[in-house]
Amino acid sequence: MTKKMGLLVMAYGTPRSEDEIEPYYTHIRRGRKPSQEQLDDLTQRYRDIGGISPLARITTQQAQELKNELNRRYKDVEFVVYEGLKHIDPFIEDAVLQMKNDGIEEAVSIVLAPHYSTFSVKSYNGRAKEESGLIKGPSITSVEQWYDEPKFIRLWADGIKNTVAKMTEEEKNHHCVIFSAHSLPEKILAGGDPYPQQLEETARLVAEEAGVKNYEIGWQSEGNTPDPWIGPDVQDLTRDLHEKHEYKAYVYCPVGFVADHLEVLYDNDYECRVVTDEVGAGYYRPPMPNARPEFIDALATVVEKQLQFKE
Ligand code: FEC
Repeated sequence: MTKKMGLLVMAYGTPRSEDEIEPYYTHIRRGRKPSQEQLDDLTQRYRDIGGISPLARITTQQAQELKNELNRRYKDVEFVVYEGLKHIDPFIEDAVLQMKNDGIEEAVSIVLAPHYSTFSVKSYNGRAKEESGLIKGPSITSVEQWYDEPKFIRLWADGIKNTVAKMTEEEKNHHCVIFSAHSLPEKILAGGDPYPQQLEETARLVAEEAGVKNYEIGWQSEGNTPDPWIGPDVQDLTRDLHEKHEYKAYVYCPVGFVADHLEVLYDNDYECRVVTDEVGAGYYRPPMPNARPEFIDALATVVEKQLQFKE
């Protein structure tokens, strides 16, 4: 008999229409409403990438494809997928409740973000387990991080190699790869958060596999708060690198994200390109993982390893 297992796929979430921007932004700000100016600014950024973000569609596609792939791999388990979002419905808690209502007793969870941080992965998994404890829901085993999964590393390394192949000879000989993740407030470092080391390790592994000569680590998309955020910011970094080395091209690899969304389509493809245009260098960004089969294969392998480890 096949056993049913919940597959809880957690992701950031995005507004599905302009009307949802304000409640979404308020949730990100832990209940504090944004000012009209902040709201207008965010609305404009969504308009600049085409109105709304493709993230909702991509997250659903990733979750469905992952379920299909796991069901292909396991003969004695039937995975049933639940999407749980951090900042918009269906929230993580809604997904856990739905699992319980559907009679799911055991589940595995994965966050669609590779690097562990107290601000991100810990809070997603913590919310899922807290809700499950409260409602006596399914027992959940959680993937905590997958920043060094070899199939994930290969995907970015192949992306860089294909990108470099498209460069002019001059750019091929003198370019720099910038690996980045979402910045977080510097205060996380005091608690020994592994987030920066994990990003460094992803960068090192990808650079090694792709044969990258020059690479740097940068941080992006920092929030609009008075706290100091982890740096260097990718735009400042690009200007500094230009001053020191006059690279002919920059390859941006936002490896802390897994989909085309605002933070990539705006913060990399628009904001970083403003800087590369300013310094007269080429702008390149390999494609995001999205729901490509190589990425789904990587995620399924990560879940499989988690389930083996549990046995
Ligand atoms: O809609 C979209 O296409 C983009 C969705 C989106 C993703 C994303 C990923 C991460 N964030 C992380 C941390 C923070 C912290 C703050 C913060 C603020 C925002 C705002 C928007 C936003 N984030 Fe986000 N983030 C996405 C969207 N994020 C919109 C608010 C406006 C702005 O500042 O741009 C600051 C909160 C505060 O004000 O106190 C902190 C982290 C990730 C990557 C890991 C993950 O996906 O969970 C970390 C996607």
